[in-house]
Amino acid sequence: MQIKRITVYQHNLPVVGGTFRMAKAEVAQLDSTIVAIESSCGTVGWGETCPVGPTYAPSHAEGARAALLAMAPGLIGAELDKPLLLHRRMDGLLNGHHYAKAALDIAAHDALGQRLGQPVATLLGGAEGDRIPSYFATPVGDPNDIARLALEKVREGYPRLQIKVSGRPVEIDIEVVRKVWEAVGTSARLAVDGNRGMTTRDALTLSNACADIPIILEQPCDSLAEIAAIRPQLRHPVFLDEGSTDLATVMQAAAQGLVDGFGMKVTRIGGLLPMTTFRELCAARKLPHTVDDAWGGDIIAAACVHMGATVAPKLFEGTWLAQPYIEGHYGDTGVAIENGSIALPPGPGLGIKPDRGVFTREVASIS
Ligand code: 0XW
Ligand code: MG
Repeated sequence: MQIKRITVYQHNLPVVGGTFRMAKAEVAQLDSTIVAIESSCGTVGWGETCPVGPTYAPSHAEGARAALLAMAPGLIGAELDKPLLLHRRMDGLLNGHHYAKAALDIAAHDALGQRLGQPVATLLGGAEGDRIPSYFATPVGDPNDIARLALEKVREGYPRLQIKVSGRPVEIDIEVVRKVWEAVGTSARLAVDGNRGMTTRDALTLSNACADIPIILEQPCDSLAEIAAIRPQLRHPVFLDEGSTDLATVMQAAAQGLVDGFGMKVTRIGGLLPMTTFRELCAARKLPHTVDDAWGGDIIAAACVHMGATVAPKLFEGTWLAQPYIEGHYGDTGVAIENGSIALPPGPGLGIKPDRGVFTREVASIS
């Protein structure tokens, strides 16, 4: 099953209802990159990578496409159904750029699943069930509005909420956390995500002011060093998200006890193959984590749901999807959240069948 052709598409995902605000970014439209890999036997595997704007992470939409085009000629003839060997070949062609390699990794797993007649979750070790929990992320906003939204989402069935903070005076963030807690209480787990935007002083201030509220603090400050510096004084567990850039960093953070869990993104770590290693490293230290991505459409969503389904339920913090914020699907079989949980797409591979007609901006087709 050799790679015959790699086609790269650019695809816009406008945010429904305007913009989504985080500590260091406000996004109105996401620039996604889709790959279709055709094999010698006619199977087509689909992959996707979609940074959430240029300031969330050191990943860039046009950078992803440049990296894919740089690797593609050297991948023609490679075995599509051997993801490990594909990673080694990609690493021999380009250093780093995990978020671009992830698109090819996802496509390879899709193709392998189709070839074996098995869902991707089975290739990753096996699904615990046919639905997984999701969580809802609020934007940075007015305390009363966010508390109202939080209650609405708990009533919809979300078992977990992520409250975005930072990028403004910490006093407003403290008010948000308090009002959300007053509105939802223990009916949902609460994560408070600073998206790298807080100073160590503000993170300590918020944690002290909310010491009576059972939250976890997700990536409050920019670097692991900053988080490590304040960790002994924090009153809450800490999850690393943007800072968990690769398996070596995850290993270090877990081994040194610097964090209590992770917000993990499939594309940041390089795709589904490195995600299985990440999952097992977390299992070895009993560290809970999410399985999601910065943004993206049905292909990313399906990859996250298959991976999420393989995580031990007691360590699984759920899968965030961009789906409530974007319109439409890539084909008849999309991935959607219903009452706070997501059904595993049925059938072999990713279980979705993207309609090529949806992707109108072909960037290049290499054969
Ligand atoms: C909530 N997310 C999963 C989606 C946004 O793009 C950011 C991200 C996070 O946790 O930082
Ligand atoms: Mg986060």
